[in-house]
Amino acid sequence: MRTALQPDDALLVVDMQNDFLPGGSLAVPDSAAIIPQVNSCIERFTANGLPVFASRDFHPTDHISFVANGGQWPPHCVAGTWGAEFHPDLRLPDSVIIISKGTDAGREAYSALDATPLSEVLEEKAIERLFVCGLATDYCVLASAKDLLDAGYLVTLITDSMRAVNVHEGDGDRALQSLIELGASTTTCNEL
Ligand code: VGL
Ligand code: ZN
Repeated sequence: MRTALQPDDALLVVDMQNDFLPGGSLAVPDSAAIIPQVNSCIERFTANGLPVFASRDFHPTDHISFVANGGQWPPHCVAGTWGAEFHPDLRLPDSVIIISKGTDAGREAYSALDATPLSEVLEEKAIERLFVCGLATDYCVLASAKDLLDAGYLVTLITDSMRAVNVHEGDGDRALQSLIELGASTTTCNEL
C-alpha cells in the first residue's frame, strides 16, 4: 500500500553530510546504504510539488560537542569544510530548503528546530505532517522528530531510510520506540 501524500506534507532529510557517511570523521555505520532510499523519497516529494527540507550540522571549529572542548564527538561538520557538505550522491532539488543547526559554539543542538527558522517556515507553508529520514536515528533524527511532535506536527518516520550511531547497542531501536510512543507513525521508502 502506498502512502497517500497530502498538500500539507513535507520531507525532512536530516544531516546527509560527508562526515556522517563513509570516509567522514563521524561515519554512521551502514549509512551509505540509505542514499538510494533517501533519493527516492526526495524524488517522490519533489514529483508531488511538496517541500523538501535538508538539515545540516554546521559547527564552528570550537564547538562544545567536540572532545577537545569537553564533548563526546570527534570534530565533525565544521562549517565551510568538506565534511559539512551534503554527500555528492544525494540528489537535492533546486527548491530544497536548507536548515543549518549547531552553529553556536557553546550550545549542542541535535534538533533541526533548535535555534533555526524551521518552525517558522513550516508554519508559513502550512505544513502539518513531516516525513523524516537521514542521520542519525539516535541523535539528530530523534531530537528533530521529538521537537516536531512536541510542536504538534504529525511525524512519519521512514524507518529504512535512516541509520543510527549506536554508541550503545540498541540506541537506534530505542529511539524509534520512544518516538512511536510519543505518537510518531512509521513507513518505508517503498511504501511512499
Ligand atoms: C549528530 C552526533 C553529533 C547527528 C550530530 O546528526 O545525528 N550526531 N552531531
Ligand atoms: Zn554535531
